Amino acid sequence: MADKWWKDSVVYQIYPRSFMDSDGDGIGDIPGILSKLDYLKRLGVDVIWLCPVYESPNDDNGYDISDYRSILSEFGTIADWEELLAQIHARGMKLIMDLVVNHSSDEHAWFVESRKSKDNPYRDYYIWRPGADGGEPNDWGSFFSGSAWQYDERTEEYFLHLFSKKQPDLNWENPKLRQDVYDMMAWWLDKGIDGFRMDVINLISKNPALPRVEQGEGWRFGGEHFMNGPRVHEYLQEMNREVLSKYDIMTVGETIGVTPEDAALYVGEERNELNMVFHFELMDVDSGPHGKWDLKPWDLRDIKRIIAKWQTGLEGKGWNSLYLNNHDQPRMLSRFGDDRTYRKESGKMLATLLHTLQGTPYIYQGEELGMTNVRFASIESYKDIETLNMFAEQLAAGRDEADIMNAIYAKGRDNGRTPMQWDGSEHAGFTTGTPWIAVNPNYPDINAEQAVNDPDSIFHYYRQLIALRREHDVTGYSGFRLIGEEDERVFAYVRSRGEESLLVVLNFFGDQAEFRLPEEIGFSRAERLIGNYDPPANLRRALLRPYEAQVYRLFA
Ligand code: ISL
Repeated sequence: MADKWWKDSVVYQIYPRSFMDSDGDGIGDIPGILSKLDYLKRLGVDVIWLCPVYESPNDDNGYDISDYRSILSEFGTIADWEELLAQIHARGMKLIMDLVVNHSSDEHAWFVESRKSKDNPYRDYYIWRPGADGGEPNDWGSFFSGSAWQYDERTEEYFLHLFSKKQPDLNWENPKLRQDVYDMMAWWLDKGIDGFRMDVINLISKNPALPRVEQGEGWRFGGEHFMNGPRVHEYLQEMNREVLSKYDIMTVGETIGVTPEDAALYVGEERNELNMVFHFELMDVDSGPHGKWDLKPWDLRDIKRIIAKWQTGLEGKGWNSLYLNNHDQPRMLSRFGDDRTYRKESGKMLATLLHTLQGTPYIYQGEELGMTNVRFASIESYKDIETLNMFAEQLAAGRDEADIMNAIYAKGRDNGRTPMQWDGSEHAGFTTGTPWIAVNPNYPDINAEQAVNDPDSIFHYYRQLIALRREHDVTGYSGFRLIGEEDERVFAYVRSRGEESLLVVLNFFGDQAEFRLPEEIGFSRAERLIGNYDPPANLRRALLRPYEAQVYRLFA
């Protein structure tokens, strides 16, 4: 497969609202990010992905954009942003921006026009339908609870919103809308950015018939009618031709409900669409039949199967993106590791997994410190629209409040949105004012100052992993073979490059676990590359310690 800079890169995701506040208003901002660039350089990341910083009424923290070409004043000015880009480039790093074009804000000028009249030139920038049988046009439910349709009195029609009612879906069937989006993308690329992360990009093409999901009561997830829709590849190839292909950039699409087969159509190197996608299969591993709030314990064998499926499914076809958390997900350490007794060990073990697979690793802010989930005593402390809507809906439906709170503790998006913990001072050094969302009370123990000063910290382990990818060309290995597929405690695999292979052994639990290297994996010499304990005496037969991770290079 082709050699590209983004394959050798490690990406760091910044959620600006929660990263660093420079002016004491309690909200992170661009000058705050500027003040921390040396920290990121020290960590060793190559690319920064900046979540939305555009003008927005903040119904969904910036994922509802009212002006794609301006910066939200809470975050700074366009001059601040230009300085950020220059300073990132001056340090040899790159910047990718979030592109949110499945929907805009209802306060965007296009929608303000669109809702005025049925013959307004912007009417067809959005998806309007008359009601059916005195109600909504169909039974689709929104990701953020309730119907995906909102009635608008002015023209007596409904508009579609897969997310909040302040996030109307854009109508990609309209070539004028598409051209406006491409012009806007080129406007940012001409400023010198290095690519885009594309929000829910596989939802942009809806089945134009907008069929009902099924007869009956209630709102349904109509995914089959808008995920990987009929024209999505046509649109992305057009976008690639008109815009992306003209720049040396990277693109990663957030794609809900894709299999490796679907993904190959988005990232296949001959297809001229995107470079990578974020899939959700791993993020659904602990969801029951009723979705993410229906908690189910994960099983390591499922995690192994999903990772193996993606590693082999895209082999020779396309590049993976590797992540275990982001601004929409709980903290990986609380979810897949141990956020108390073995915080350091399990944080390093999970990092080892992410940095030794085929693909580009994405680090979410605070992951490198081992930040954890939060448990606020009451719903009043939560800010996220998805969480608040779900809470109200499920309470009204009669679910026990304590049970709902437990679901929020496990899965709520605010787990990943509490402020970055910089030091042990008040509000973790994030702000001198009152933070927009409370800081996790564990900041006196878990913070960047502590981690940077502790040579054995998760932070320094990430630095070593990033350096290792470069020195040992970890991206140059291919293939993926599980060892002990049915082992419920240990995740082990080999990848190869010519006569040598990379062996990764991970104990996923806090108890000792036996590991045996199968006889057929022969080696004349083993070089230990990295690990979170001293290497075991005998690699053929080892008793792994709690959350032990070891990586070897084996020579045939
Ligand atoms: O994980 C999810 C499914 O319940 C949602 O939290 C999330 O909305 C979904 O992953 C899509 O995410 C993206 O689009 C949303 C925005 O709220 C998320 O922050 C964004 O990452 C709408 O723009």
